[in-house]
This record gives sequence, structure tokens and C-alpha cells, in this order.
Amino acid sequence: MKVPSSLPPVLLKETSSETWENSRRPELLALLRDEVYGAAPLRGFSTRFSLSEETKDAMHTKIDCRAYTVTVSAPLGEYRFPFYLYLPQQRKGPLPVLLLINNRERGLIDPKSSRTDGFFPVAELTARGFAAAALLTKDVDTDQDDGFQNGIVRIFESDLSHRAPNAWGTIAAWAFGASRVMDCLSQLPELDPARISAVGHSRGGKTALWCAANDRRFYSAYSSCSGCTGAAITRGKQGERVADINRAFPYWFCQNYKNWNGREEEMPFDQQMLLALIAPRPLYVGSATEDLWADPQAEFLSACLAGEAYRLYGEKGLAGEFPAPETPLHGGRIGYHLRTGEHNLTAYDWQRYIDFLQGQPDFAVK
Ligand code: GTR
Repeated sequence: MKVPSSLPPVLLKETSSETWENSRRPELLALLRDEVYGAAPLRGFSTRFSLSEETKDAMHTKIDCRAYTVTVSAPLGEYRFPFYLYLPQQRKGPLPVLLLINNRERGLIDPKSSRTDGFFPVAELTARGFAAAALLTKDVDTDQDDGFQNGIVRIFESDLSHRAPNAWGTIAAWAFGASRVMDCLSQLPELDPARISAVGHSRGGKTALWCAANDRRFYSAYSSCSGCTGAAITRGKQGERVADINRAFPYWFCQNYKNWNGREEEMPFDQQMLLALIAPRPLYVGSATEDLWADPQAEFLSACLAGEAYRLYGEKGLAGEFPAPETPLHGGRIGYHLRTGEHNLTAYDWQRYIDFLQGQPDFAVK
């Protein structure tokens, strides 16, 4: 396994699950919130949802799709965005859910699309016993440097030109949106609220991790090729660096994160802490051999280091060498695979994540 140029800051200060839960975990959550992703509202809003459209035999399959509208009400107004839920027509009992945080085009998740793609292979997911849900990141906050005037942030902040240095960025806004979808999914009798997992690719993968770190209702998270400020350890990382991401996407993270441009070695945090915040829930990290911008080895390293927190709960973690392509590793509640190919989310990736989920003892008994 590749060792970074300097070791990331220690994850655990003491080795009991009580101190982790009561002190170290909240401390790390606050550190990543204030230095990296920014603080999303925790209260002062309400969520409701309504069915807006139902499509039978969606995507030419024996699957129905419901489009819902989520309405978030906050002091400065209301904000609406859709999400889609695909349910197999033949089903037994409440289904586990895979919620994709889709950072690409709407056509990949829209039932009217004639296109089916490995990025969201609805028929394969439902065939394995899941309901598939998806939201489009751009519906929650635009993926543009627009001063937060067009997305959900504007219903919470009256003065967008004077934002706090730890004010939430777009990744945190998308994660907040995924939690609002969870508010809705967890109320539907067709679904099992205890088995809803967040899935995302690249910027969507960073979002899935931050979402599951904050929102413990999510059973599991899967980040595909999430790289810089996602799963990958920042120290010694190849490809994209903190200054690169802050330059290209200055609105993704909070203002404080820019203080760490070129100062990775001094950061009091690193990305294994983000993964550790998901413990003891199932966590899956996927990489692709050609995705050197994300740095597969740095993603694997982080997944290994996060195991320290899992072990506090008596769970195993990942151990061993960086695996060969198409050789998934399962260390109890943490899984990892490297896929041959480019930066993408494919049917192969979904299948390996489902193998991992269905291998979890508490998943199997359901
Ligand atoms: C890249 C960005 C990455 C990754 C990717 C994506 O341009 O540098 O961090 O998030 O976009 O989302 O596809």
C-alpha cells in the first residue's frame, strides 16, 4: 500500500466507542464542516412531498416510476425539486433502496428517457431486489459559480454577498437535498427505511459520503471515483490537489477550505476522517484504473485507515495490499474495488456494491 509523504492526523485519540461517539466523532464532524464542506441548516425548515407523475413500464421495463416533488420551506421561502423512484411491479415486502445522487444529465434518471445506461441501470438494480431512486444535483443547487442565487441556499440566507467563512458550499447543499429525499423515502410503506443507501459518482460521490456522515439514517454509502475531497487521502495524493479543486470549483466547499490550498501537510484533518464518520455502517469505495486524477491508491488508503473507527465497534476493516483490478475486497463493513477503465459509474460497479450490501449480516436477515 502506498504510504503518503506525511501521515494523516490521527483518527482516534482514545480507543473506546463511547469516547468516539461522544467526543471525537462530533469533533471531527465539526472540523470537516467548518474547514471543508460548510454548515448546512440543521433546523428551521420543514419538508413535504407530493407525487407529481407516475409512469408505467418505465424505461421499457416492468418497472414503474414515480416522480415526486419535494418542497422545502424555510424562513425566506420555499424551494422545490423532483426526485424519481423506480419500483418493480412484482415485489414482496418493503424494499431496500439505492439512492443515486446524479451529477450528470437528467436523461439518465428520467423515466421518459429511452436511454438506459450503466450509470443508473434500473432494471439490474430492481432485479436484485432493490428500489432505485435518484435526484439530480443541479435541481438542488446549480453546478455553477452563481453566488448561490439560484439554488436552495437562497431560502436560508438573506445576504448572499456576505457569507460566513464556514457557510455551506454546493456539495453540502446537494447532501442536504439527499437528506430531504430521505425524509420522503423513509415515509413510504413500499420501502424499508432502515436500508436506504446513498450512491454517488465523482462530485456525487463526495456528496454521498458527506451526506451519510451527517445523516445517520442512511444505512450505507458508496462513493465511485470520488477522489479529491471525497474518499482519497489528500496528503501525498496524485492528480487533483486542494488548490486545483478550489480553483476549478470555488463554490463546492466553504471559504475556509481555500486556506488549505498548497498546505495539505498542515491540515488538521484528512479524508479518512470523512469515511470514519460513516462507521459502523457499511461503506464502499470504488475506483477506476485510468482515473489518476482521483488517485485510486489514495482512495484505497483512506478506506483502510477508516477501519480504525470501525474496529471500535467490533467490526473488521480492510487490510492488505492495493488489489488488482476486478478483485473486490470486503473487510466486514468496508468494501473496495478497482475497476479497469475510466472515470465513470458502471453496471459492474453497482453489481459489486450490491454483492457487498447483500453480504452484510444485518442486510441478509431482512
Ligand atoms: C472533476 C473534478 C473532480 C470530480 C469530477 C466529476 O473535474 O476535478 O473532483 O469531482 O470533476 O465530478 O466528474
